[in-house]
Amino acid sequence: MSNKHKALIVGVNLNSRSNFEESMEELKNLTEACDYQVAGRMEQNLKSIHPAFYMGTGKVQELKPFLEELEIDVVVFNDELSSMQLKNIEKVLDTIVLDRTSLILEIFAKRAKTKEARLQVDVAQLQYLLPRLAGAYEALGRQGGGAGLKNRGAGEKKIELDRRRIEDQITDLQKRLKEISKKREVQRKRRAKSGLPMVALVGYTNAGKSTLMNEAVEMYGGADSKKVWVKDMLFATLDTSTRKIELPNQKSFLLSDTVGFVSNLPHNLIKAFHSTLEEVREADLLLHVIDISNPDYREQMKITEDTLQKIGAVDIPILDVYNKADLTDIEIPLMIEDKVYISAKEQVGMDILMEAIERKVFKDYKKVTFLIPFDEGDVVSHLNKHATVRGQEYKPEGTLLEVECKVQDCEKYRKYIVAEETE
Ligand SMILES: Nc1nc2c(ncn2[C@@H]2O[C@H](COP(=O)(O)OP(=O)(O)OP(=O)(O)O)[C@@H](O)[C@H]2O)c(=O)[nH]1
Ligand SMILES: [Mg+2]
Repeated sequence: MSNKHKALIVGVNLNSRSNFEESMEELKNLTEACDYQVAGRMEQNLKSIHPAFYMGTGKVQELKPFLEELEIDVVVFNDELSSMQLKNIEKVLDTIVLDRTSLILEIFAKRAKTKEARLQVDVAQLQYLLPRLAGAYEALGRQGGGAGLKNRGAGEKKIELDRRRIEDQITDLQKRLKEISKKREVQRKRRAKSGLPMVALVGYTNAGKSTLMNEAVEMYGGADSKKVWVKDMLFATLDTSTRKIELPNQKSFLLSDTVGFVSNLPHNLIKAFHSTLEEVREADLLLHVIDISNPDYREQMKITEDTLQKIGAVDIPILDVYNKADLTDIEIPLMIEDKVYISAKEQVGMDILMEAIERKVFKDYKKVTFLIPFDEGDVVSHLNKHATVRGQEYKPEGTLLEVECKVQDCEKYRKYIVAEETE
């Protein structure tokens, strides 16, 4: 017997939208991720959302007997509810009402481990609460059974006070976040300076991004092999970690793992996670990790693509990585055009993935030969670090270096070039 709280999930199918089924399935997963047992599901086809009750008033009334019969503790709605809708529905149902946004916020709050993630979730939660304060108090008043109308004036004053307190709190949290993001900025600048290409993992939550990161680190990580956390749960990762990956031919790049996406990620949450997602926006290449074993994977791909737009990660080359292929009939490893089919968990196809990354990321690399005077030791060590050295010889005039290096470096040290590949 499970002693989890029971939830009823409710959705409005607006103009029979094509992805309604998937969104309800996702809501079910989110509800379970929040540790509720989904005991029932209710839906209504509508042409427009009811401004006061989200769904038809009659339909909300119809929910009531269900709640008793199924011993429901919480009702979860598939969209974000307005303050008024929330208030009205709570009044009718007399139970805890969550909407999609507060549900996602609650999961994030449960998962947040780092200080930055916690602050970000706090900000998003307070911002969600702010316009809904009045409703929250009325609900409390009802449960308390009766301070009621006669205290209304006092109540409103209290709401106003609390509103200001919450606003101050948000400002304060944002200030602290800014401090942290400054530090992050410094680290990022240092990385950018290193000249190593930056590759970021993106994708729907639970697609296997962190698993892929760990396998890549294990196989190609060199010294920096600290693992990230993997778990079969939605939003296991809420922060960003970056590791250096060294390919067998000595080329290196930085790989970042970050928070996964889900449909309709709350706007406030996206804003709050702005700095965490900086690595994605600044990447040279995105690896879009897709759980090909999930029947809804196409919908999930679209969600990731939409979210990338929303966070401003545009015009970055993308490599589609179809993961968990071990759970399908697809024979792996397989590579078709820009698509790679792998199993991160079983370590199948990691090599072709690395080759694909290499082709994409190092395509603006050039084969050149430098002759570098002995008093320019810094240049030699820079190239040793950031270029693939094919040959090194000492001549009377200096060091002869045959390398594949970034076009950028090529220009920077052009005066030392003695031979250059032409296209
Ligand atoms: N069968 C199979 N399972 C996998 C594979 N890759 C990852 N998994 C499993 O999928 C689950 C989720 O993996 P994670 O790596 O945590 O997924 P994620 O994309 O980082 O998820 P979030 O951080 O929540 O966004 C774990 O139970 C993994 O063991 C794979 O190639 N095959
Ligand atoms: Mg993860």
